[in-house]
Amino acid sequence: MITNLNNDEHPMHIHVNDFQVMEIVDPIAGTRTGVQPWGEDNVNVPAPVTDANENPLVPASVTLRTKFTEYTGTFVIHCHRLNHEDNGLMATVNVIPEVSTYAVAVPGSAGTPATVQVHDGNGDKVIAAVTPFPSFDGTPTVAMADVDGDMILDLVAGTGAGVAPEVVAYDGNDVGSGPFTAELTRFAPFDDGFRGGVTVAGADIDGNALADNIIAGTGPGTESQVKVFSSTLPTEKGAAPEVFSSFTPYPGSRSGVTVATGLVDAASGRASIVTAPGPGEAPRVKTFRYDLFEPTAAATADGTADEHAGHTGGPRMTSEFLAFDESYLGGVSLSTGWVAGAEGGAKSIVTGMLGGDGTVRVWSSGSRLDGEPDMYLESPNHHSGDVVFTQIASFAPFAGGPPGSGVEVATTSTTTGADLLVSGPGPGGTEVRKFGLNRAEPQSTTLVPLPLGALPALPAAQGSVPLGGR
Ligand SMILES: [Cu+2]
Repeated sequence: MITNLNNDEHPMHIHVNDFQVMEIVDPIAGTRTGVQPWGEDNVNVPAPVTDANENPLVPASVTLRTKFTEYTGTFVIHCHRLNHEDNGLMATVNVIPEVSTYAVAVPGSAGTPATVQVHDGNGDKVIAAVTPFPSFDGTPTVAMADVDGDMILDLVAGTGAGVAPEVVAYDGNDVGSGPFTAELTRFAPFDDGFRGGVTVAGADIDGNALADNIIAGTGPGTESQVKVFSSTLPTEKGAAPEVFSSFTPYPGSRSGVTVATGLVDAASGRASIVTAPGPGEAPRVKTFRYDLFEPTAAATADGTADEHAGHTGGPRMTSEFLAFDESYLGGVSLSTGWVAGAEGGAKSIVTGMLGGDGTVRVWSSGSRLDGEPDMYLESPNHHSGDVVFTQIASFAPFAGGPPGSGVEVATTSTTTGADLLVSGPGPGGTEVRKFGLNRAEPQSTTLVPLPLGALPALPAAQGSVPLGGR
C-alpha cells in the first residue's frame, strides 16, 4: 500500500513487473475504487485532505499487488513527476529468489576434507552439504551468486591456502539429484603454482543482467589481484571462463585481497566490487565500479565526451575508507547487504575483524539515518565523483571470547532487507549468529543489533569460518 501524506498527487511508476490496482482511496473526491481487472505500471496516488498549512488530515492511498515472475534483482518504483523523482520520491525493489540460501564453510582436518553447508534463508535448515575439493582439508571460501542466470542462487567455493587454486560453482536448482549437486564450472583462477588461497564473490559486472560474473581474489604471497570472469561459462569441463577484467586493488601489496560485491551506492544502479587487504596491512576498504559507459559517436566527434572520462570500461575506484584503526592489521571479512532495511538507501558494506575482538561495523552511502531520502538518484545536471561511506553500526558480537579469534560476516536477504550473519568462537565450537539492525530510538542516527538466533554450534571447528550470502 502506498499512503500519501504529502500535499500533492503522485503518479507512481514501477519498472520490470506490472502491478494490479486493488483499491484507490481518494479522500478529496470521497471515492474508494474496487479491483481493476488488468495490469499496469503506473497509477496516480491522489492527494490527501490537508489543513490550511498543508498538514495531512485524511490520507490518500493506493493498494497494489504484483507477482515477481520473471527476474530477481533490483529495480525502482518512483514518482513519474521528474522534479519529485529527482528530489527523492524513488525507492528500490529487491526481488529475492524464492529459495534464498546462504553458505557456511566447515574447515577440514587431517584426512577429513572441508565441506560447505548451504542453509535455507527461510528457517535456516541445512538443505545441502557439499564437499567442493575432496582432497582439500583446509578452510575454503564461499559466496552465493546466480552464476547460470536461472533466478536461483548458486554456490561458489574457492580453495584456501596450501593447495593449487581452484574455484567451483554448484547449481542451486534441484536438478533431480538435489540442489547444489550439479557443477556449473570448475577451473583454476590463478597460476597453478600459487598457494595463497582464493577469495570468491559473484555479481553482475559485465552487463549481462541475467547471470552473475564469478570474481576471485588472491590470498597472500603474490601482488594482490582481483579477476572478474566472463558470465559466459565454457562448455568444456575444467576450462576457465574468459577473463572479463582484472585489477590490482592494492598495488605492491602481497597480503592478499578479500572481495565482496553489491549495489552499495545509488549513483549508478550498478554493483560494486568491494575489497579489503589481508592480514598485515591497514584495514583500507575500497570500492570499484564498472559503469561501462561509452561516448556516443557525436560526443567523440565534437570532443564533449570528457565529462564521463573514467566511466568507460573499468574499474573505477569510487571510495576508500579505513574500516578499523589504521594500527589494526588483523585482516577484514567483507560483505554487503540491505541490513539497514527500512532506513533505505543502497546496500550497506559490512566489515568484520578477522582478528582482534571481532568488531563488526556497517557502512552506508546514505539513508534516512543521515537525512537522505530512502533513495536518491543524482539529477541529470549533477554528477558527484566519489561515494562516501559513513559508519552506521559497530558492535562485537563475540566479545569475551578468546582474544584474537575474530569473526567473519555475510548477509542474507529477507523480504524487508537483510539479516546479518556473523561466525565466531562459541563455547561449544564455532557459532553462526544472526542479527537484525534497528534504531534504538526513533531519532537515532546509528543502528544497534537485535539478536535473531544462532545455528547449532560446529563442534569440530574453532573460531570464525567463512560465510556466503546474498
Ligand atoms: Cu510525485
